[in-house]
Amino acid sequence: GQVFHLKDYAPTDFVVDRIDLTFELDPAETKVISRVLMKRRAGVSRSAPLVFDGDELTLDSVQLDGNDIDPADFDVTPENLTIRNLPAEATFEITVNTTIAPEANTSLMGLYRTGNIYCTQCEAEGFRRITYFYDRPDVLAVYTVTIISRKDDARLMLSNGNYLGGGNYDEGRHFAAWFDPHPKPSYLFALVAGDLGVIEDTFTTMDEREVALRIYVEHGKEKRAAYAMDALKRSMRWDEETFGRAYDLDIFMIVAVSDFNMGAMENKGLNVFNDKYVLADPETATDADYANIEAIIAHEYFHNWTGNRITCRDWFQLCLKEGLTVFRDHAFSADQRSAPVKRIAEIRLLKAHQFPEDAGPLAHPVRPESYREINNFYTATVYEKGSEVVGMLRTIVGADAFRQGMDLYFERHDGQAVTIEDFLACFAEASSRDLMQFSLWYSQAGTPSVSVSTSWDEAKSTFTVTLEQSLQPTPGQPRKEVMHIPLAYGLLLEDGSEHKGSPSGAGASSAAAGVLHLTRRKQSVTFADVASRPVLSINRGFSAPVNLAMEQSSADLAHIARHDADGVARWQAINDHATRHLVAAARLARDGRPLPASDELCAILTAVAGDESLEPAFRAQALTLPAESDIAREIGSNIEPDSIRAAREAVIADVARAGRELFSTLANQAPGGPYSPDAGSAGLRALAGIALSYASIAEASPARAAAVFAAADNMTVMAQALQVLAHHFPGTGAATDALAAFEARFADNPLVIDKWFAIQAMAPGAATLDRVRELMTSRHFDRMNPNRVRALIGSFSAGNPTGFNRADGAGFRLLADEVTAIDKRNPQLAARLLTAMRSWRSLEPVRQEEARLALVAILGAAQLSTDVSDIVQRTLA
Ligand code: BAL
Ligand code: ZN
Repeated sequence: GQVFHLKDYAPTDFVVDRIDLTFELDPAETKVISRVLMKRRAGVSRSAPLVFDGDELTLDSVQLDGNDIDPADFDVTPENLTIRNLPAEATFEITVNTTIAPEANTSLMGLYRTGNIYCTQCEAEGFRRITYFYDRPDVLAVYTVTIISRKDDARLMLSNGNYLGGGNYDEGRHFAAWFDPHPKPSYLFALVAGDLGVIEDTFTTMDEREVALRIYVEHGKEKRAAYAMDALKRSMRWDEETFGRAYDLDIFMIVAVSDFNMGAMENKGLNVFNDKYVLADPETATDADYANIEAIIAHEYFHNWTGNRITCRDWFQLCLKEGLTVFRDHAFSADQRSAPVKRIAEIRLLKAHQFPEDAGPLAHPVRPESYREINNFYTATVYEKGSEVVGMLRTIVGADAFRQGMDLYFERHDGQAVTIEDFLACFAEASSRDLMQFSLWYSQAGTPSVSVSTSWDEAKSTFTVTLEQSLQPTPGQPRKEVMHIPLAYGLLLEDGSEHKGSPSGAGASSAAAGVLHLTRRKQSVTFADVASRPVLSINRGFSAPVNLAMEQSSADLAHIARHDADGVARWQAINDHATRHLVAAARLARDGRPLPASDELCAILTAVAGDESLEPAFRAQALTLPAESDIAREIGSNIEPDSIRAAREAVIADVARAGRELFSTLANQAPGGPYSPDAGSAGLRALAGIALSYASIAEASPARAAAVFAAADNMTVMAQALQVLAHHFPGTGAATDALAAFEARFADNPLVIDKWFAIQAMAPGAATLDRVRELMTSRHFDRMNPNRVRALIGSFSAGNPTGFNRADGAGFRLLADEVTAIDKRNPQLAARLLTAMRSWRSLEPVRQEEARLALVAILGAAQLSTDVSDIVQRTLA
């Protein structure tokens, strides 16, 4: 397949002004008429042809200013429409007529059917499956859309922008017209048609305009959209208050659909959502679901400014909108909830998903420099690391200059398709700083390592910190340059207070106090007047996404865990302590040697668990030990998952025993009154949930979890109890009964059945594979639905280290078979599933060979999509 390179960017030869689209909807034969008003770009040769993109399209006819074009003047293939001899200077209109079959479109890209609804997904390159056009983000046009359908086929017809009008069209058919005054790229086009229920509200903007808000869902599910509506209004207000950004159309619509490859899509004025991120009520959604809905509603809404009003010049700049918008949704959630607890969750996610990506064969820069298939770059690196890079930028320039830089960005680039350079220039200007070295974060892949050493000179009362950075080669980048790494820090004194006073030495100066700027390969700073040996708390709040190597005693970590003013740093110290202990235990387990005593860890964890002065959500985070995959990542190579699991289980049992009584008390502490999804109540449930798990393990009995399951009046508590039963007491009557009861109760709610799939798929151990195969034949499973596939096969392959990485290779073969089968219908989904294999080279040799064989089998399958062949080739390279 073709490889696209950032360095090859060139603007189009023709400039588009307007596009008028007419759809005559029909499941099998939808007619699309596209009229494009355009002209040759100044300076472009008169012999240059117009080349439009297509994908699996059939052309019916093409006209220039209303007249059929001479067949000698155009060529057409499913992928391109090329027209020659177009006017040199005058504006002209090209009309393209195509016929498409939404019901046959299983890729969920372009115009497709989900249930009885017509729906589109155009990002990144889906618009070319609807009509021939310049399907690229730097071509911005004003869209007018007319939709015609049989009244009995589509009662509602929606598109971007403001509603122009509609009415009867001809016998049995009606029409609706929409106009979007904001020029936009084709990837933001959307059309939805069908029969849907709706909830309505209004929002008054800071400039006193009233905006109609509508959320469309399947009939009967309207009540479950209330929380999404509430989150939408809070997002709109927050963006006004925090960034001064108001909404800009008369109406904002969200549509929830059940077949969707992504989480959601920010189409202008008409966001389309995976229903998983809209629908919630206490009986069916967990606290985590509510938090995700809040975050994703906000994310898509925030795209209206960061993505839609200002978009990307090309797809290499994807992080321009995604990293920045994730940064914005993180800040929103932090404001709505507990900031430290939110940050802890982000750090966990980053390390679990982005660090392994950066350390493996699929590593790529936040702004990639080449791709074969752009769909494969909607990654944790572009999104999550992209957000971390914006966070570092804020740390470096300071909060005020950051806000000024954002204001400048909005002002200067509104209505444009721009680059990371344009973005950074705004902050360089606002802060009068040179951001050249900082910009390496966008171009260099891989997670930097920073080694830290300290020395305290008692005689001189000085404390010296020496930092050294390194960055391993990644695919296509054998040599790396030295980066600018901002490290937030504090010096904790014996009594727990913090040393005041800035250090001297390279990197000591900063916009914000309390940040060391590592800009050379190695540098030292020295603090004066340090009369007693301090404890260094560094990379506080995970100010830079790096791996730290530091000799720190357990006592020092415990000191930070107890005294750091920064809650995130306290958690980091606890987590580092736990990680170190678990890694040591796993190494011993691997060698068949006795495990070390867990007394120190138990003391720290039980102290935190019982500390009423701490937020319950924080205590729950502290008690949640690093996952098996976290331990594997720390070990790095020659991974044998069974011994990691055995060691982790042993440590958990130690903690459970040490805190038995406390956990038993905490497990019973639920928030009073009816269920509320607020962060405080959710924190209490999180603490009770982890306590239930420890208490049950200490008691070696499923009775407590079975009772909690039976009495649960909300999905959070129910799912927690079900997981304890299925993971810690598999095969017991209590576990089997609970799984059966859950299935029976929620049989008609696929989103809840997804939880049932996921809990079972993640039950540790070799036996789970057979259960997964069995579940694949259950009536609830649907290989065509991305949510079902991700819940069952995705959870198994990405969330069950011992089950998936079975030594006999059966887990890998199951994934290979599924990827190959799904690829024929939905390449994007198949390619995403396959990324679960990305760390195969870190396995021990026997498993590694099995994994390699499974990958080679995929490579040998007939007619692989570009999506899957790109992933499999890079994974094997
Ligand atoms: N733009 C794709 C979905 C999202 O990141 O919002
Ligand atoms: Zn996004």
